[in-house]
This record gives sequence, C-alpha cells and structure tokens, in this order.
Amino acid sequence: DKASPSRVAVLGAPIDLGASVRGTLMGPAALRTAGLVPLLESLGLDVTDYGDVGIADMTDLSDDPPAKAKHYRQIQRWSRVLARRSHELAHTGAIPVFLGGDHSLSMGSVNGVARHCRDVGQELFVLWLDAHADYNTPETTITANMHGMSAAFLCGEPGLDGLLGGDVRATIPTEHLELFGIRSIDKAEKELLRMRRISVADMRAIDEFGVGVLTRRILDKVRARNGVLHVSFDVDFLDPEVAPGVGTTVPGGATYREAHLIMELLHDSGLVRSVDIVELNPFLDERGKTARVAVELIGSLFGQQITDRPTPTNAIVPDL
Ligand code: 4U7
Ligand code: MN
Ligand code: MN
Ligand code: MN
Repeated sequence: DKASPSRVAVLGAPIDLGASVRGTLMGPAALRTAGLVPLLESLGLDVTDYGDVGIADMTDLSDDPPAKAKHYRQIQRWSRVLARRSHELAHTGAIPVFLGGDHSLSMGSVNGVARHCRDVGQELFVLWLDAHADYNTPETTITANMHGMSAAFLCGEPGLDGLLGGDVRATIPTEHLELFGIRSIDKAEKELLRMRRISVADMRAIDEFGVGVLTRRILDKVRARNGVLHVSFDVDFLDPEVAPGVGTTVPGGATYREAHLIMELLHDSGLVRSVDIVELNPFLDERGKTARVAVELIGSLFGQQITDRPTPTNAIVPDL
C-alpha cells in the first residue's frame, strides 16, 4: 500500500448555525481537550494546529439567499473561508483535519480539497460516514437546515449556486460519493439519491455484509481509479450508546469496533488525504465520552493499533 503523508494540519471550524441544535461550535475545543493533537504526535506525525477559523471580518456577498436555507449568510461566510483555507492546506502536502462544527462545514472543506485534486489531476472520492445522507437541496429540505445539504452541494446539485460567490466551485462526481452507515433519509432526498444512483451502504447492508467487506469494496474502487479519499466523519454515524453527544441521534448506528475497523482499514489503505470530524456537540455529551471516542477513532485512522492502546487505569500494577 501507498505511504500517506506524515504531516497533519489541524483546523477548527466552530460553526453551529447549519444545525437546529446549538452547541457544535464547542466541538474543536472538546476534541483538543480530549487530546487529539498529542495522540497524533505520539503516532509519529508532524502536527500543526492552525487554531480555529473565524468569519467576523468578512463582508457579505449580495446574491439572493434561497428561500429554504437557514442562516444562509453565515454558512456562506464559513464555506468561503473554509474552501480557501482547505485549498491552501491541501497544497502544503499535509493531511488537513477539519474539526467541526456542524456538517455544513464540509461544503467548504471538501470543495477546497476537490479544487486541489483538480489542480494536480487526481480523482477525489468522498466517504461520508453518517446516520444521514445530507443530500437535500433548498428544494427538497423539510427543515431548511444547511447541515443536511452538504453532500448534495458538493455533488453540484442546484439551489446553493451562489454560495462561494466568484470562487471556484469544484464538485465531485456522484459516482465518487460513498454514503456509509445511513439510517435516516427524507422522502424527497431518497428520490434524488435514487435518481443520481448514489452508492448508499445503509445500516441494513452493514448488518448483512459487515463493515469489512463494504469498506474494502470502496477502497478497491478508489485504488482502481488511482484516486484519493476524503473522510467526512459525522459523529452521529456511531450508535447513540457509543456517542450520545450529538444533536441528531438515530438508533441503530455503528458499534465501537465497527467504527474502529473502518478507520483501521482506511489507515492501512494509505489513501486518505483529508478528514472532517463533525457534529460533535459537547453541550449534549456525557463527561466527554463522545469527544474521547471521536479522538480514539481518529487515532485508528492515523495508525494506532487496538493492541497498542495505553494500559487501562484499572490495571493492577505492583508497587515498585
Ligand atoms: B447531519 C435532515 F430532516 N435530513 O435535512 C435534514 F432529518 O449533518 C437531517 O447528518 C439532517 O447531522 C442531518 O434536516 C444533518 C432531517
Ligand atoms: Mn451529516
Ligand atoms: Mn491547488
Ligand atoms: Mn448526521
């Protein structure tokens, strides 16, 4: 397998207006508190934490906001700044890791990465680990929440065409989007997914075939095209028992080991070039449980072996 870059660029995007439940803006701080950066360093990676991005000093564009897209102006600011930063970071050759923040941040992060891939002539695939498909448009949405529209926007679906203003909107082909772990899709959204023939590994498929087979299938597809992979990890992909700290929990999600196995296989492939960790809501978490699990999973994604974890604190150590 290919060797992945050994440098990681961490960037926080404290954004929560794409969701209806407030609190994901505390996500970047919670992920840092749970030890994300030292963990990556302990794995031998050269990590630069660029802190959090802000949108306070930006001026607004003057396109007409769509009728059904809440906080459009704010999300537009985030998308523009993130697309630019993401493109720059991808250029440095490091693996950008975007800390959310709600899932609307991917409209920016993935665009920047897609733009970079276009520059260097590489095919980008996106693995979308999520309970939801996030394939709504302002037309199909039943909530007007923009975190439910990011995958559709990235595939070039209409309705948010002015979002990036005059900046480049690099889209990904619908055949390059891999929805995984899905168990909540809205009616019109489902119809759109069907029309576009988008690949959906839903929880039923996972139960039947297992995450090992389904993940390898995706990796083979990426390899066959000599492509690279962006992982967009929505924490609600996990079962609510494992990850209670999210605003949009859906029962029947991935188990702790299923999620780790996916990350371990992704690491072994050497194909991952960028990552989002989104929808962690520390305000709803139970004593940091979800933040910790998310960080452990990122550890596995970057090469931590399950057998190399620190000894549990309940171990009986002889007094020396
Ligand atoms: B998330 C929803 F209606 N489909 O569009 C919508 F069920 O980033 C949920 O995956 C979207 O957490 C969830 O609002 C967005 C709803
Ligand atoms: Mn999502
Ligand atoms: Mn470029
Ligand atoms: Mn979700």
